Amino acid sequence: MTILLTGFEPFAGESINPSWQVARGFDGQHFGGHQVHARVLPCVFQESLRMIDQAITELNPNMVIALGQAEGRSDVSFERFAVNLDHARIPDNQGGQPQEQDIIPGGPTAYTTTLPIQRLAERLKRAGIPASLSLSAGTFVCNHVFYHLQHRFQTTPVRSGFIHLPVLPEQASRWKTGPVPSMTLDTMTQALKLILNELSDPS
Ligand code: PCA
Repeated sequence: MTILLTGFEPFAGESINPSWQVARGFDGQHFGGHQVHARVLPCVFQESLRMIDQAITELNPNMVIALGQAEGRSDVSFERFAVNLDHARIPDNQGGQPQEQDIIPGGPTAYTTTLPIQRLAERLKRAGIPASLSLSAGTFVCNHVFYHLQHRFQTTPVRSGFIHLPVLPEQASRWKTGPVPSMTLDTMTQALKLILNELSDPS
């Protein structure tokens, strides 16, 4: 059994992205009968899909967990819905800034996560890690990848979903627009460990 765990490269002038800092530490690790493969995705609308599709073709995963940075969030947020809309507030890392565009013309307005997000959030909270369920993954590259995953796997047994993470303290300490909540790499790594354990042991 294989879990594909993705993180993103830095964007918006940052030099790190917590999602990849966390994900890369799990590459090659085993949870129950599952092996984790970590991959980094470019923060670019088209290219991110090409890279994740390439990883899916290569690894044929049973589960895909995509991570991303959400500056301003204060907890580990489990995304419930992916929406069929690209509407970028800032350019992606290749200057792409789609406005009011369907991701898949004629596709459903939204897909729902297939990860047991309620159970996962409760598990983190029991361990003292702030977590919540989120109703919007935004309309930038994270939501784009999330929608693509849910569309691709809709008629398969593959479970997939998206989790947003706060910025790291070293990012927050020099944040341009004022105070922003942060979470340490240790806490986020502990959160992912709990998530992967929970998903590998559905009992
Ligand atoms: N966060 C952005 C894209 C890459 C990332 O880590 C987002 O929330 O869309």
